[in-house]
Amino acid sequence: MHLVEEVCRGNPRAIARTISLIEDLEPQAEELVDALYPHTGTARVLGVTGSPGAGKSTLVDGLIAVERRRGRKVAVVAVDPSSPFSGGAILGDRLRMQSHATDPGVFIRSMASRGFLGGTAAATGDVIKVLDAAGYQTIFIETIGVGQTEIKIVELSDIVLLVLMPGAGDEIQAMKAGIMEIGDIFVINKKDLPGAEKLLAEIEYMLSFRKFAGDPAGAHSGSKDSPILMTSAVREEGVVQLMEAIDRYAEDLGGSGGLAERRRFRLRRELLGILNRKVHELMDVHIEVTKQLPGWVEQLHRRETRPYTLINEQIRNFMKERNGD
Ligand SMILES: Nc1nc2c(ncn2[C@@H]2O[C@H](COP(=O)(O)OP(=O)(O)O)[C@@H](O)[C@H]2O)c(=O)[nH]1
Ligand SMILES: [Mg+2]
Repeated sequence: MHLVEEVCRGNPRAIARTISLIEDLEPQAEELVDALYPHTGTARVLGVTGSPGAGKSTLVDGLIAVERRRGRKVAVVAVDPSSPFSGGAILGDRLRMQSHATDPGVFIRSMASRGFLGGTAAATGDVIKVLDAAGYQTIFIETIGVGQTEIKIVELSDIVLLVLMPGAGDEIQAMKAGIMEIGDIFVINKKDLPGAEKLLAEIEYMLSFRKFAGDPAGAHSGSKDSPILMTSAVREEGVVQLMEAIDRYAEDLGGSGGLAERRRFRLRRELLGILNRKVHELMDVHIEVTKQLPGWVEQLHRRETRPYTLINEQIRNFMKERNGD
């Protein structure tokens, strides 16, 4: 099976196989991603984040239906950054999106966290490229917005939806923690529950203070006033309106050049990420950092050397060896 061709033809087995190669950090994955790269750039990547239980998966399920009715192919990448052991949550996502399981126009994939977020983000970025090249026009990335992870979703998405629910009690907390900064579109899900109007007022109030002044050409490029939508994903209420709001937001972002700016920002982060990883690998292979580290620590501990001297020496030797090659 010629993987690149088959992926570009949208063959689900080829797509799944390529994603596995990326996840397993197989050497041929790099070549595959590069071969697919010229075929990417058309998908709309929508990040969906928010606390566990806010209704992200249910909402994505509803949005998939809207997109399918418009004849668009849809992919979902569910990233669970919390722990490699929380297979239960992933299973839950699968079940929730079951209604689309047999639809060939829908591709759903869960990605387990490898325990280091940078790695997950890099792998997820490559998986998105595979799905983009395979012709999925809308790609949802679902992740829990905790800790550092919500920053990553900004780096991977064209537009970020922040899903909140009334009565969770953690909303104000989340806002304080800076999660408000990352949402392009705010969704108050579970509007059928009490407290939805109060939450709406709170978000409107918080947003009135929000500024992106310090970030003129970064992840928030072209950010404009964030729409706030109210949905009830289980009752399928407000979901069509949410998709329309996403369309409008995307159109504005595309028209103002903000989308291109965001994508350039992402490429920049991605390239620096690859470079960092490669330099690390190179160092680890040639200087055998992992193997030598305990010895270095001992030398330092006994005051036999000094930190900068030691590292500079290692780098000098490495460069000399390289030049001798
Ligand atoms: N009352 C109510 N419950 C909802 C709504 N949307 C989702 N739920 C329920 O909330 C729970 C968590 O939903 P899920 O989509 O798994 O949330 P996620 O963890 O954010 O992906 C499930 O039991 C859903 O049925 C809603 O609009 N109203
Ligand atoms: Mg979920």
